[in-house]
Amino acid sequence: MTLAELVLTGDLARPARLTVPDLLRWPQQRVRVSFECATSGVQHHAFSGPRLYDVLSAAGPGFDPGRRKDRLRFLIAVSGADGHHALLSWAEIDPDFAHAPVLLGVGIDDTPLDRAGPQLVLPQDRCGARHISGIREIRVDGGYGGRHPVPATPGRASAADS
Ligand SMILES: Nc1nc2c(c(=O)[nH]1)N[C@H]1C(S)=C(S)[C@@H](COP(=O)(O)O)O[C@H]1N2
Ligand SMILES: [Mo]
Repeated sequence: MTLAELVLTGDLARPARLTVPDLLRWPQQRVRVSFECATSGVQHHAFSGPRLYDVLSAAGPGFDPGRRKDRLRFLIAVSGADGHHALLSWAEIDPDFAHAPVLLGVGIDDTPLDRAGPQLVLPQDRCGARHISGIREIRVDGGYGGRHPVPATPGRASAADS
């Protein structure tokens, strides 16, 4: 059987390639979710899997763990095999902030996701769109890929003028 691989990348001390069997090494949670899809209506599913926070913390995100404010600039970019892509903030899943119980689902309705790859599970979302299936990459980013200076807009006061 071909196992799907998920790449953890970005500002991480320990980037990793993980399969569903790898993700079974973390403590597993089970959750029932209902979400509404704009095109197919309400869906109900039972997901199991580790907490996204546990898996990403083990990869060593590049902030100072003792300084809570340092974590606030980190984003989590999740993309599926088909290019569907959504962002979370680190603070959204961090127990010191919003502490959302987001899972990396490795089973849906008692069917393992070994071949399809994990699915993002967000019990707090009313809409289904962020429940990205077939996750291939999760990028943790505290620097947004470099600094892009904002060009001065003619006719408007710049910060230096005000
Ligand atoms: N990879 C991927 N995941 C995705 C989507 C997608 O297009 N690609 N659609 C999202 C949307 S809009 C919904 S409502 C849920 C459930 O969609 P499904 O009914 O196609 O399973 O999956 C989400 N996850
Ligand atoms: Mo949807």
